[in-house]
Amino acid sequence: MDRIAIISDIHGNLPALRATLGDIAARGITRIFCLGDLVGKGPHSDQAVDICRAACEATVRGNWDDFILNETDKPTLQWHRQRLGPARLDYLGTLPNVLEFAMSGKRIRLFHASQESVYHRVQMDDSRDIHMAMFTNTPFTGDGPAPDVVGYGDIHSAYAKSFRNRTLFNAGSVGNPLDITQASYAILEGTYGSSAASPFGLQLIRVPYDIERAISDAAALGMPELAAYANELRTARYRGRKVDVE
Ligand SMILES: [Mn+2]
Repeated sequence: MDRIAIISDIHGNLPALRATLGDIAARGITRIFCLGDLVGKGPHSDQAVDICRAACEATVRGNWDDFILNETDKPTLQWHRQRLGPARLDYLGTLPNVLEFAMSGKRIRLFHASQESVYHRVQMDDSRDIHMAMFTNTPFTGDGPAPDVVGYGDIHSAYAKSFRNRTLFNAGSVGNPLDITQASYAILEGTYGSSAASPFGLQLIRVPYDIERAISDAAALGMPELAAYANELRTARYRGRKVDVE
């Protein structure tokens, strides 16, 4: 039985990344795929890129990894770009849209946000039609075989649902979770690379980490928008939230 760890949305949070990679290693899992958004929001975009590049077998591009490539007059984005430097920005520019492979007879497709683009967001409580569309081919995904399992990140909220012989899951966020104040990742279990049906499993894992250390790291570096970042890490509530529905 093979196991693959799926991490996403690290956003420069080193205490969360280290805790997550530690948990993955403690389980004896060596194959890690990353669903993007390594950078921005948190203070250590540079080290997040370096560590993920070394630890992950493959990585797709997230929305932050995409717009951070552009020169900007916004001070917050300038700060994160400066910490990354040109070589890491070049690396982010090489990341693919999707990862596809077979596991236990299922076709797996992984991307950051949706089948449309890194910017097209699909929430856990969106309609069944919107969730069904996640399994279709588009100019963004290319013309690979139709997937049976789709995994993504972007919304920073982990979930899994099965319907109409398909499974859709979100790995949640390692470094900026907006559902539970613990780092999130997924494990796929089965026979990697096999197109023959065999037992297949999906697990969503939560990893506690030192949130106050993550915040003090950001404060020590004078990171912009610190208060909003600290509040998100401590409460798992998105800063852009318009209406409190809870
Ligand atoms: Mn993100």
